[in-house]
Amino acid sequence: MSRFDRREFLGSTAAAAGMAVGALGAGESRAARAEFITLAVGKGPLISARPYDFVLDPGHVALVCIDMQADFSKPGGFGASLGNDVSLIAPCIPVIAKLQRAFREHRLPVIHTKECHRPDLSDLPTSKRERGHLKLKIGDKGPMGRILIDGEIGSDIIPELKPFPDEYLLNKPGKGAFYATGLHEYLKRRAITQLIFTGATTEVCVQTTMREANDRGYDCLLVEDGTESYFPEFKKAAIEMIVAQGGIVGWASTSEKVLAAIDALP
Ligand code: TIU
Repeated sequence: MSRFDRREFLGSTAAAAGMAVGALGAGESRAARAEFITLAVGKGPLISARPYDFVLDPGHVALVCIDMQADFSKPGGFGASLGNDVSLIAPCIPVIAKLQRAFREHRLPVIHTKECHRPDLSDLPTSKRERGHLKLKIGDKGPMGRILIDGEIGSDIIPELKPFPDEYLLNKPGKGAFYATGLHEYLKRRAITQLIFTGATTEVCVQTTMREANDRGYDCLLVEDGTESYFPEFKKAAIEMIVAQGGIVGWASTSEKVLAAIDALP
């Protein structure tokens, strides 16, 4: 239980158990109460989160790493061509690396996405290519190869977060990872129902994918320090939008709390 605050875990477990018992009628037997508590909190450790604790279900969870490509986090790529300071993405890189290590150590799935297009641009809508009147458009040659094109250095996942050969790496032409991809089918085949989100950028591809996942019935948790935006105020607002109204899109927590829960797994 390194990195794990035992008192916090026990405290939040007790709170959940208390809520579970509170939901029972006064006449329930001790056995019924015990069974109810097990059902309520017995799936796995709780991740202390907003708007309330997230019950980790280790048999059905995956880490999702959105678009951690050079194109968004290094100079000369798509993010820079949009006029952004791409150095703002850097702080989430070591955080995601830590989460990837923990998931791999516990043999939990890690999923990676890449926003990119085919070299012949057949999956690139004209509206996307023309948007912003950029000097370097998607498909044009930049210092890291053709901007946002599959197979070019810029579109690769950065070396620090390189997918393992057995991990799912999906190419997506849109901002959301469910649009024109096989992600939903992949997750259904593996009975994955919980998605722990990281990546770039918070309010664009991460939030879009979380909303798509939420509508498809997944429980989604965003790791606040595992995601970055070119606009810190948009990151903050996106997180608040996600957790508002009882978790209308999902939950938010920190890598420390997620790692604590993962470390508590057998
Ligand atoms: N521009 C911006 O903030 N993001 C994107 O274009 N794509 C992703 O978020 N991956």
